[in-house]
Amino acid sequence: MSEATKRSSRSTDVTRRGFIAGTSSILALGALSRTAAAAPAPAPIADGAHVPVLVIGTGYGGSVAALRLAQAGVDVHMVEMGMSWDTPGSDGKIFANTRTPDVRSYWLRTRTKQPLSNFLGFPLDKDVPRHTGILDAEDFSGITVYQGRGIGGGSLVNGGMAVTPLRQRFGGILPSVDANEMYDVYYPRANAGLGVNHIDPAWFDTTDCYQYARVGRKHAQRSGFPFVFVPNVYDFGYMKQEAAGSVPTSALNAEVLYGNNHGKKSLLKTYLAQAKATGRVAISALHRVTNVTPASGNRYTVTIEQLNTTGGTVATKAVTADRVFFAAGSVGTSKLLVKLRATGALPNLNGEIGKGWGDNGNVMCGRANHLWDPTGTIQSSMPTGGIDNWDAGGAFAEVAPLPTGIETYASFYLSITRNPNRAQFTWNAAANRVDLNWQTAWKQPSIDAAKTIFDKINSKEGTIYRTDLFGVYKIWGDHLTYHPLGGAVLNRATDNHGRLHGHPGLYVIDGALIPGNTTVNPFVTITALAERNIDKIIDTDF
Ligand code: FAE
Repeated sequence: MSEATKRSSRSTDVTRRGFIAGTSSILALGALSRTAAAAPAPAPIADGAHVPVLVIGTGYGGSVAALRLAQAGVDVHMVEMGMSWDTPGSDGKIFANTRTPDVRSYWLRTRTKQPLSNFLGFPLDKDVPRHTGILDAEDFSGITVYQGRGIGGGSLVNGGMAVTPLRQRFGGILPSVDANEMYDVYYPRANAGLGVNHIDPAWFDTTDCYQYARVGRKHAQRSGFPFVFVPNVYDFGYMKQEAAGSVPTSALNAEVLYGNNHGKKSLLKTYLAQAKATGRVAISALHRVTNVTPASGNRYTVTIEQLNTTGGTVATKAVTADRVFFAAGSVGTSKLLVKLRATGALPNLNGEIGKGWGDNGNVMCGRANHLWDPTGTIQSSMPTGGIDNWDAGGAFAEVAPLPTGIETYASFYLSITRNPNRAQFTWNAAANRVDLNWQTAWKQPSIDAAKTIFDKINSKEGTIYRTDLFGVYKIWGDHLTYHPLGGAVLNRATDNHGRLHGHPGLYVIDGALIPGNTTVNPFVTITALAERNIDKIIDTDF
């Protein structure tokens, strides 16, 4: 039995757990905490502290690393720039509704930047108070990158689509990784750890909340495209109860982009709950890492800014760590490493740092259906199906909801496409920031790929593209991505298990490792790769 297989028995034990009652978070949520008495939080990491392992970020990669290290007997401190999201706001709910963004919704913006900016000619964005909200719409010159902020990272805001890529496509995704090991051990381990579940097809066929997806299926199949069901981490058993009216609604109440109050098995309910239960993992929320540099004794000094809820720095701390895991997400990890290499804090990092960044080929569009093809007034915010035209046209299109609460006669899609363009992060010393050289025109291959599906469907159905969702007379949502990948690519910027070259004890363990595309939604692959890498790292480095 391989070492990997032996480990699978101890590691697939992440069970469904309740919400962490009072995460080890730190600062009160300011205005949000008025209506609920927060449980006393453990103290945040102290200035001058020493920790065996420091993990930067609490998304998928960071949560896997923290859990597995803790299970192996290692104490871990996780540092998260976002909030802890454990305290209800004045409406009694922790998370805001997608239809009514508010102070909780955006990371340090004074105006919302909704992915769908317009509807029927009207702009949707509005002013909001500047706050350390849950969704970051991070602008680079040619693209806006959406990311989750808070304990749980992207798992707080995403659509929960938990897709394992087809095995025959894996060689093109991570060519240096043994596919047998991934599909025999690490993808199953990740799916179990994430609590992935499947929709009951009979319920799908009858429930009002997936009428939009059935219309999407019908149109796909009439044009000869395969429609595939997609697993999710939203608890479909809970969703059924929502539809039956027996529990508070969440997916059926348009909750997704700004968090789900019920039903979604975010990392708070899976990996992070397990990690916390070990007693070896502490988390400091509203703490942002700004520097990592070698210290004496084979340690690293990590500089951390403690933030308030308007983004101001209230304290700057220096801690030491024997080992540091970069798990700040593709953009967060890449920005840190590019800066640290350029400024001489980590001078031995190699020239691959910052390279190989891709958008997973994301492009959005809507289609206007006929009046006899309504998509429904109640739409589950959790997508559960996709159109697979990857081999023929380079596109996998998720049939996405448009949960406006009114009949829109629109079908909406987020396509993941084969886009060969890769961008690079670079240090801009004059502006004291990291730039990304992605250009909007680089989305053209994605548009072309998506058109292989939707031109055909429109022609078959006698329908047209919507032009009112992303501006005025604009068909394609080509200005954004939900799926940033790369920037510290496996086996290039790191060795084949995420160890950064040139600085022993530093690791990358998040989406930055994946060279730009996963052919499907990425978080299962990010989780499975993290499981694979941490297995090896625990075996050989600890
Ligand atoms: P991530 O989850 O982004 O975690 C990184 C964490 O590090 C964040 O919590 C940051 O706040 C934190 N951080 C960053 N910089 C610092 C710093 N300097 N100091 C301290 N903390 C820091 O990384 N994927 C799917 O597979 N299925 C979906 O249905 C899906 N839907 C999505 C919908 C939306 C709206 C969005 C935004 C994303 C979606 N994704 C989806 C993408 C998915 O959430 C994303 O690939 C993963 O969250 C990336 O995981 P990482 O561990 O790389």
